[in-house]
Amino acid sequence: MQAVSLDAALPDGAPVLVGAPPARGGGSPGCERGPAALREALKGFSTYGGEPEGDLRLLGSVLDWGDLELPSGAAPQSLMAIRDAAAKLFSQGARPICLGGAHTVTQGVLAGLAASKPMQQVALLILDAHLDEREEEDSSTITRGAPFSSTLRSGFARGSQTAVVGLRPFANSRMFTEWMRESGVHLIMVDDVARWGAEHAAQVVLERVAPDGRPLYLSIDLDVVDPAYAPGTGHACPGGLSSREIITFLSTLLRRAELAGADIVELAPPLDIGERTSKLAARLLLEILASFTRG
Ligand SMILES: [Mn+2]
Repeated sequence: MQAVSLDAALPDGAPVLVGAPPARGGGSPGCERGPAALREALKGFSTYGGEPEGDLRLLGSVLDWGDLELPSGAAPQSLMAIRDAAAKLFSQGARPICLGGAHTVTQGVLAGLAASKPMQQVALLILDAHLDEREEEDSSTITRGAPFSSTLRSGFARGSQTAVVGLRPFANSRMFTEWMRESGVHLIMVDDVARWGAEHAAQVVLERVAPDGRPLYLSIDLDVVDPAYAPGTGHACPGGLSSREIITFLSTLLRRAELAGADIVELAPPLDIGERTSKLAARLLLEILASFTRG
């Protein structure tokens, strides 16, 4: 990976890694160590995906902006810092791949996209066991997660261009689920993915959120994966996708969709077992990076 500075000129459309570890006390316990663990796990992989166009060396080098220094305590200040960094990357034509950190980073990155490219139309695809808002929202505070509701409320992304995939039963409130459904958000339960198969599920989701081929913003909360495969996450929830299913889902999706940006969040290394979650997160990141080699 090649480190890039804040003011470097970036190749147009290049994916750029940016870590967003929350300051102590922000986000789920341990997730401040997520970006470092993911980068470390990346070193264990080769750059070659098994097909001529899936060779990461075609990217030249993977650009890494390093970690943002997020302020401690107040979540709104952290979000603003993420928004400003993302806006800077987007306005330089780069595509941020944000490593979390808490799931709130999605909200910051999307705010940065909206600020730098207000006319850009994107579809939102979130892989998550949760709708990330189990309690009634208090509008004066920013709760854990909640990137979609605030984004939907901002009017930047329409419900019909948004999907949440991998949702678990008994993990979300009825009120919020119904609100999301009424907003037109496509809610895909983990059982749907199991029934349809991961490949077909990816095709269905893409047809629903981006029938016009608009770029996709992809957010992966690692708790979408079953704790057997990904125990190192703050809100692990049984009955999730297998490693195989999420890789198949992603590779199918990314062969058909253009990415505007992405994030991989909620990696909590202290809860991990044998680095299996870090390694899976790195593997998913490689799948994302490989999609940029296919042009
Ligand atoms: Mn979650």
